[in-house]
Amino acid sequence: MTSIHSDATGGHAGDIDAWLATWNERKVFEAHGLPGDGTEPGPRSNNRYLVSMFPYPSGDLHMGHAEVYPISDAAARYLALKGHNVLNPIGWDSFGLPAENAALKRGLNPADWTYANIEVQAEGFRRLGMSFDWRTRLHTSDPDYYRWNQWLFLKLYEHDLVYRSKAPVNWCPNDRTVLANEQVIQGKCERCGALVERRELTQWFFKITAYAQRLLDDMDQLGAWPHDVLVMQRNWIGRSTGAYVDFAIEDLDETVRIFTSRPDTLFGATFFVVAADAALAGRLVTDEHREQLAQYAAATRSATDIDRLASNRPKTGVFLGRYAVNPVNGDRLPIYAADYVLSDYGTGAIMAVPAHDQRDLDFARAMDLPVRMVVDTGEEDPATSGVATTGQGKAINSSFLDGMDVESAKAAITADLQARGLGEAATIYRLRDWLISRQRYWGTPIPMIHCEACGLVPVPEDQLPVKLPESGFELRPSSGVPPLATATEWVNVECPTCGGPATRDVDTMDTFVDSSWYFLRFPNPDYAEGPFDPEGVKRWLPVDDYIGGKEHAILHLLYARFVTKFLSDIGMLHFNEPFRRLTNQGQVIMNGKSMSKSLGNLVNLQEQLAQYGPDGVRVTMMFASPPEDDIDWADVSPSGSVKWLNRVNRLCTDVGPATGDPAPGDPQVRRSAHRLVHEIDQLMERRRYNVAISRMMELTSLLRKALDASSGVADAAVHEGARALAVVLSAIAPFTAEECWQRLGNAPSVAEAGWPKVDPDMLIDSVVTCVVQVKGKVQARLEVPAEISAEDLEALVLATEAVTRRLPNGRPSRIVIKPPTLVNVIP
Ligand code: ANZ
Ligand code: ZN
Repeated sequence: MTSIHSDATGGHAGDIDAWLATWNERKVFEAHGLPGDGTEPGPRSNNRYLVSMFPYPSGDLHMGHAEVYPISDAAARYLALKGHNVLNPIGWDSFGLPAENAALKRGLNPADWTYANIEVQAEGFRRLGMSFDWRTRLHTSDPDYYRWNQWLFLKLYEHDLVYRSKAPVNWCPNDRTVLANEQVIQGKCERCGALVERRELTQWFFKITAYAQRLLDDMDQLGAWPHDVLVMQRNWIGRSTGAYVDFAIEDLDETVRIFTSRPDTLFGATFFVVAADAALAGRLVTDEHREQLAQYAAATRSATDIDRLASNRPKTGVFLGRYAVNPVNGDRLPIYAADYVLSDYGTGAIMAVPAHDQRDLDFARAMDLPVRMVVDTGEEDPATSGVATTGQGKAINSSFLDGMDVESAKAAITADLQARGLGEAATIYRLRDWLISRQRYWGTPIPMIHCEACGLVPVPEDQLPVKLPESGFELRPSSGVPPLATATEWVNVECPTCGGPATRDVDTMDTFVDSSWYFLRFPNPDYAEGPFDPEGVKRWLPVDDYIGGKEHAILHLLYARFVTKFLSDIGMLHFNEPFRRLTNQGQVIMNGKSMSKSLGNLVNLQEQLAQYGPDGVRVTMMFASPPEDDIDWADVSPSGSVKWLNRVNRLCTDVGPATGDPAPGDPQVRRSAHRLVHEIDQLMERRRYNVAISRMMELTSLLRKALDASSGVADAAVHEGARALAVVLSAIAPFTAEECWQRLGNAPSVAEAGWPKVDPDMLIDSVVTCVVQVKGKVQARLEVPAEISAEDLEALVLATEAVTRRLPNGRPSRIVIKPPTLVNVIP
């Protein structure tokens, strides 16, 4: 545990412990109207629910935490100051592999490691001044939480959205264990360095593909999300329209269906390719080529999809000794197995049209296969240029399609195939079903039982949670089975249906299941009647603002959207998109690179906090850039931030409590202060915290100058300005702001003070009429701002037509300026 001494802050933040105690006593950050808390909820429209992606308890807080949480905290504090009833929750995403690895490394229990880290982080958050409502606290590794993961699994199962199927996993032959992707480093086991194999294991899937189209369509509701995140989601879902076409296979009683996005190019197919690692290749290959296929398929299985699809990868493949027959012209197309066709996209088989598809063209050139152009795009012949033509144009060499444009040809050929029973229009998605099973210990047990007599039997709901065994198992079994398989006592159960001997499923769930719905539970984390309290959900959901890193732009957000839609479909939610607005923050980097142990450029948050205090670190983070940009810690100046905070603190000390009846002060100071506060308001609303902070700095200087000008005696304008400064500061530097607020003679807490009232009159530009004379004769009247400078006024006058046409030399010989009302020009 780190301790942050108040003197480490240079005194600007005062005694942190005392402020924490005050907030606690006054329940400053407790939302009103959480179910069962006895407070009045107030109007629903005034509630704001702001969620920052919950942390993984990997250890103490690090620099990344010190960026994202102050951002969400500023947003929450700002909304509260503006009078909203804000719910700002906190919980922990506390299942997952690192706990298991740490346990293996240090001989600890994963639960002990996890819960100890949670306490350290919780204390770290308090000392950073986070305005969390701690009553919302939840941990996904608590049985009271994960029983609802199991409930969700069973509901999805009931609705036919769960199934088991074989899927490849990473397998370390030396450790005889399944590895997560992040444990495979350049194809080798992270622990022992052995070459990792791909193995087929039976796995559990959630059928997210059933929601593919709705996940696309409902993006219409996500106008307040960053555009690039929507693009990433759209690409990940990867909708593709085209046609299925059935090809007969010569000498075999089998037709093979392909998917194409370009059915209009059917007459240009010159060969046929199937995925080398799929069963289909084995059925099509002739005996003569079988051995060659086996070798090639083994090599294919060890390559990743990304490598396989890379366009610059040299094309390889093997001929299967067999031919497919093109249904429209009877052409015999030689069939190859190749790794550039994936087994799990479309049908795992393609017609190859080398003239109009680059990968097919590369393959044709490698294998010396013919290239036939069927769309005239006006570009060079691909056969000679080596570049496939993919643009618009008229069909050629295509019988009845000749002369049609691409879209008409697609429609015509699809209708023709459909009429003859040889194909049909098709829409497919790149999105795969969600593989949720892990052969790991520290996760939610899958609530299924395997009975020899009854088959798969769901655990009855009233027997949830299926708790993880705490002992009696091996964390890393040498036999190669998942850890839970060694928990003999736990595994062997009576079948809930027939009472016969049965066994529990020994997999656990992906932690993305845990995080797919946690935001629904925060308003009442102890609710026992269901996964979430319908009352709480009605009052707070959907989330008004979701804040977190872009690394979750795809999977986590898709899973949360999917689960929300499902829960809405079964009548449990009144909305089908969980997050109204999404804010992504950048990363904290060091010297241009991501911080990492191996690069030796890790910045230790605790050291920074000890040196600059929580407010110093918070302000530095927020002043460095807008939230979405990366922050290079090498380029920032925490000592500059601390200096400013000290200046604010000194200012408020010098201003002191308002006593008696102070002089009104300079109207211009009052006017500027109101304008700055108004601008800060708009900047905070738009999350431009860095600019808001520079306006706060301007306000500090303005007030200091005014105070010095009145020999250190604060007038009403300075008092008002200083109060406003303390309040707006509280959103980003809460401890310093409390200190300042107190010095100004106010009772805590500044967080309850409300946003400063801005006088609308102060925002109106006052305008006066300026009389312009040439040789003493009035030639023009100009409307100018009251505070216009002599230079600006001169420039304005010399650009006025009524003046310039009376100046033969283009310039006056003399000009007398009395801003803002009079100018006399002598030609
Ligand atoms: C013939 C053709 C001609 C194609 C042409 C494209 C252009 P998108 O749009 O990304 O969905 N394809 C189909 N299944 C595949 C698989 N399992 N592995 C690799 N490639 C596959 O891509 C659809 C196109 O990708 C399909 O249309 C098919 O090639 C290829 F001028 O068919 B096309
Ligand atoms: Zn049974």
